[in-house]
Amino acid sequence: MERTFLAIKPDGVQRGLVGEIIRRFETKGFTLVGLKFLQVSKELAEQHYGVHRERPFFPSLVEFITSGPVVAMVWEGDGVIASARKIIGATNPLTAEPGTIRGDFGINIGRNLIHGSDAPETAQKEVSLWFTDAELVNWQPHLTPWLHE
Ligand code: DAT
Ligand code: MG
Repeated sequence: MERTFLAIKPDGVQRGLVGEIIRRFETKGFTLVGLKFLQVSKELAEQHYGVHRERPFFPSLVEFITSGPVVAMVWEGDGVIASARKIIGATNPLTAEPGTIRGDFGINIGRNLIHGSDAPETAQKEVSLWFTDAELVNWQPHLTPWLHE
């Protein structure tokens, strides 16, 4: 079963959007398999955003993601990686479609509320960067027959 890594960034936490954001993935029908609330270290931030190391916004990105607590999550379900990206919306909240998390709650690219893995390879890398195997729960929601034919 496909898994993706999602993180509610410090702005999402500070703005009291944790419940609202989790609700969108829950009601869509995806399964939560990992969840923790943490203060991100500089080391973890730099590893997580490693692909952006050479970009001009890299230092501010690391500073922002380490500026307050974050909700780190792993969600499971068929097609969850691409679907979560759609639920999240475009990188810039100003151009993200209404109905998406970024489109509904944000106005600035540096305050775009939530991270979501962008492909199967990055999802796998990010899940194992943020979570140990023991922190992930394998379970079958009772809802399954009502979500799948
Ligand atoms: P996404 O988070 O949609 O996967 P990304 O991986 O391209 O976007 O970039 C990671 C984060 O970096 C993004 O959520 C916000 C920040 N960012 C991206 N492009 C930026 C830019 N041009 N100026 C400032 N911050 C930017
Ligand atoms: Mg990205």
